[in-house]
Amino acid sequence: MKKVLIANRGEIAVRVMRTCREMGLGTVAVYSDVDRRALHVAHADEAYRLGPGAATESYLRGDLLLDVARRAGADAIHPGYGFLSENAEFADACAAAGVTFIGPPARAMRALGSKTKARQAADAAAMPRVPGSVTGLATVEEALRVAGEIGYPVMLKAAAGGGGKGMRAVASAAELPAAYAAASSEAERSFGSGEVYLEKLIERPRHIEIQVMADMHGNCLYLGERECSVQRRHQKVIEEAPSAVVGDDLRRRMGEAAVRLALSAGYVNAGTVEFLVDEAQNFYFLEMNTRLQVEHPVTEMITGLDLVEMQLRVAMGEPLALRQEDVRLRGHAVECRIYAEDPENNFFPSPGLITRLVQPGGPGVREDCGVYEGWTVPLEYDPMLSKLVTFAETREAAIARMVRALDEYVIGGIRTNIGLFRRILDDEEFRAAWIDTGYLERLLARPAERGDPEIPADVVTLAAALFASGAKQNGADVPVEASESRWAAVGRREGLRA
Ligand code: MV4
Repeated sequence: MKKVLIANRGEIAVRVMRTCREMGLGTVAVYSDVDRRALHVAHADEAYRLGPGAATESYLRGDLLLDVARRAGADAIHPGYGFLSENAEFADACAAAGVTFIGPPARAMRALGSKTKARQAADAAAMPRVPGSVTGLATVEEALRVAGEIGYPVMLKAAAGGGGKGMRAVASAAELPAAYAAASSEAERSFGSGEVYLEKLIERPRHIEIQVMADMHGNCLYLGERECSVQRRHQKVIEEAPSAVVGDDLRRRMGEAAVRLALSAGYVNAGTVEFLVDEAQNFYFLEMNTRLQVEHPVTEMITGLDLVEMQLRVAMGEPLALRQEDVRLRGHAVECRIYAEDPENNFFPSPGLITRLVQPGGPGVREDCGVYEGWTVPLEYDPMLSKLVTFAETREAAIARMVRALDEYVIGGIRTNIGLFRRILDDEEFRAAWIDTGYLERLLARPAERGDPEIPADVVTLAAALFASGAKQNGADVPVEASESRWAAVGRREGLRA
């Protein structure tokens, strides 16, 4: 393998290119018209235009990607995450074109990518699964029978769904017929298949996932777990490794189950097995992600491994350099996904020109960033700007370090969710690790306390002074320096000192 085409954009493309360069591999970037000046293009040895801004005309066009691979003489393609990273047809097309796909074989993707097939594979691998139906429920009578067997409450799920879409909790038999009809029609509309199945509802679950890495010689490792319960609308917001509630025994049992599943499906390369963990520390297989995930850095920080390097070496046919007993977990890592979205406006994307960018650094801080000062965040793609990761010997220290790093972070010209992290990291439930998948929803439902760290005290004072002075309420006409808030800007105009 001499040259890798990175079929992605943003922070993950930059991140993959960094490891490629360290390994002496050539890097080929691809870009859409809106990404012509993107950071990942600057990082590559060579760059090729795919097409217009829309992902369906560029990053999702497997034919254009393979055409670039041919023209550039790339012998491998790294898909990153999202886009075509879990597209079995694209993996097949790469193989047919003689280009190495840095990921699992299409057959393994197909076996584990569909939820019902994955659940059947889980049964074959003796993976603990949530009690319920393995295949779709053909009629509401069958749904009532299965629900009666496992007991209420139950969770109705779309077989072709994912990410929580088309899920419905049902508390009693009386509600099931209506819920079944609604779930099935929503699934039909959203995923083209109305097939639904049902499971025992797990109350207040944690979302804990195991990183696996398998080579082409039948070796498969688990590399610890990641705690991903801090989510909003099934979008992960903060991830950490290790999980505060997973001890050595649970980690080993979940890891060995994940490895059994991967090996049973002929899996190769990086993968993640997702589990629900209940308050009694029972774990239940949810689904498998057949790609490198956004949150892989927290695993890299506590294992000291470079997962992209391992992916590339596995794809070159090398056997894994480690045995399971060589895997050592040390310290604690936390990741915050920095998004261009406006928490004051329902977290809607907030694209636009980044007029100021001051990035955190220092001991134990890693920032995988996909943007730069002067870059215009496009609205065509996911608005994630970067991932801020901190590492320290303990969870408390890693959290303190994250608070310090977020304090250093200045992104001007667009709205970001940085303030949201301050709220979470200061919250006593989060600091006590009392988190389950409903945690963030509960936090956001609470009014921001008076001393809310999101509004620094000096700004509150200034606001009160402005109000008292009868100054214009919103100061909308005042130009705001990137490094200050609107209140400070209005205060500056009024000649007030904070
Ligand atoms: C569940 C569940 C409770 N009981 N299944 C949400 C997305 C999909 N990955 C599975 N999900 C859930 N499945 C049973 N039987 C609760 C959730 C769930 C959830 C899971 C992981 C992360 C965030 C979540 C948020 C709400 C619900």
